[in-house]
Amino acid sequence: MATDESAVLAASMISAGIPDVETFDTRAIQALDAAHFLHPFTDHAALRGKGARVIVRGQGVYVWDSDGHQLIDGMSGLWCVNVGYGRTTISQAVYRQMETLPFYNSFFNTTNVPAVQLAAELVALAPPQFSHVFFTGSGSEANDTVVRMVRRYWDIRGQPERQVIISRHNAYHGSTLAGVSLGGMAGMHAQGGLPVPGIRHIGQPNYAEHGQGLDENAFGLVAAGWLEDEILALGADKVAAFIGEPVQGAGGVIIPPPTYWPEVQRICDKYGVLLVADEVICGFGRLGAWFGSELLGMRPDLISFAKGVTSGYVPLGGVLVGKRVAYALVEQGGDFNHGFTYSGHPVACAAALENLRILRDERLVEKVALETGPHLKAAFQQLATHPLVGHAESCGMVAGLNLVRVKGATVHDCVPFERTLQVGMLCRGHMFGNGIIMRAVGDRMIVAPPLVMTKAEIDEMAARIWMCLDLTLADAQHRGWM
Ligand code: PXG
Repeated sequence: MATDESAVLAASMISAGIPDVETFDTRAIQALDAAHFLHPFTDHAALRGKGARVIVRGQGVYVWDSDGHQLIDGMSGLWCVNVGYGRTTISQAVYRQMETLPFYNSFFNTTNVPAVQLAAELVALAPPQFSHVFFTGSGSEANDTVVRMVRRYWDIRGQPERQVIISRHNAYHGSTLAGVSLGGMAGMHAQGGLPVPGIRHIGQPNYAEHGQGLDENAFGLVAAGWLEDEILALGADKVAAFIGEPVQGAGGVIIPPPTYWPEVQRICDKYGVLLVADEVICGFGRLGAWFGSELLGMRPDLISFAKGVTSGYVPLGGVLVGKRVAYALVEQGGDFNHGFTYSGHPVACAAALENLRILRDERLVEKVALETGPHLKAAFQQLATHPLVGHAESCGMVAGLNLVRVKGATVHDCVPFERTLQVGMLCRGHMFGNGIIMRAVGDRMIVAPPLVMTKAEIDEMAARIWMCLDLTLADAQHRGWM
């Protein structure tokens, strides 16, 4: 489309105000989108043929597209809309803050009231070893901050040679240079000569993939042992920190065996290595605790967070800093030459304060632990009986199931589909077509619904998933894949 044409179309859409769901011109928006909008992680040539799905409205656990279709948002936007859509009190808090002070920086000995209040509130919610917060604009920036902070910590402590940060294959820690490098996604490393030096990766505690011949708890100890092997190979005096998501999210909802994190903690303590929990997904109630690390037996020195801190209403991230790192930075280190224009953005912090109030007053974290999380688990156990499903796992309000060609008695007896068939994408298509948003990570289908999802809504979601599994099974059989 010519630029003039786009401008006229854009202007007419704007002058019409925010239209009703029915009045969107989907094709026109898709054409403008294809002409100008570079999306994250997208094959644009392929997208242009199909046209992007246009999401226009959200309420509770539902979103609507520009053709008026209602979808259950099984992914909370992107693992973040924890309190659900349409929370007027968050919009009001944001509006009030914008009217009062839309922005001021927190450099040059300056602060603002919502950022101070939020820092104090986050420290009060966090495990007792935490005393400070560094604010960023996203989870990726939070993990960049982690890299700079742990290296700075060891400088201050007189051990500047402790530079290496150990992470895990298939981890996701963001898309900035440090985030991608910490992450363990081969496809991301292949673009742009990454990872940056000083970052190493070990295996992930994925029982289904690597635990053949072991029971789960024995495998957890083996997988934690890979960390000790790597520390010894590098020399403990070279290792600054180990970083991990309590439960791996984008990697496919990989829930580690119960023995894994306590053993990792023991190893970090033994060699004086800092432990960093990336709680960008797991934080703020997702697993049924304020922080997933508390639940899984980690005692981290740093916690990176984002997403659920504002339920995604406004971008905000940060790093919670434990006392031993905070003491070095605050009492011994002088200037830490690091920061972002939007560190402690007053509007984002106001949104977070209201979001935390909702989580607390509606007891959403307790509900996930005691009511909705167990209900989701039962629903996924039921889905695991479907002939197309090999196994299913859940923790709080995240869950995943594996599509398999042949079901087996245990996770290790299932026969997967050929990877190139992309059965997960086929299944995801049926899900979207039938009013449910799920993520496909290879052949693993995952959900992370809003924490406000009721038991009845979980049942509705599970029923739609079952129906789409039936459709996928019939489709796969029709294509001769099984
Ligand atoms: N850490 C973790 C654990 C994440 O899940 C980030 C850091 C980066 O956060 P920002 O705010 O910079 O995006 C994330 C983000 C997916 C998917 O495909 C997951 C994320 C982002 C994009 C896609 O599931 N998580």
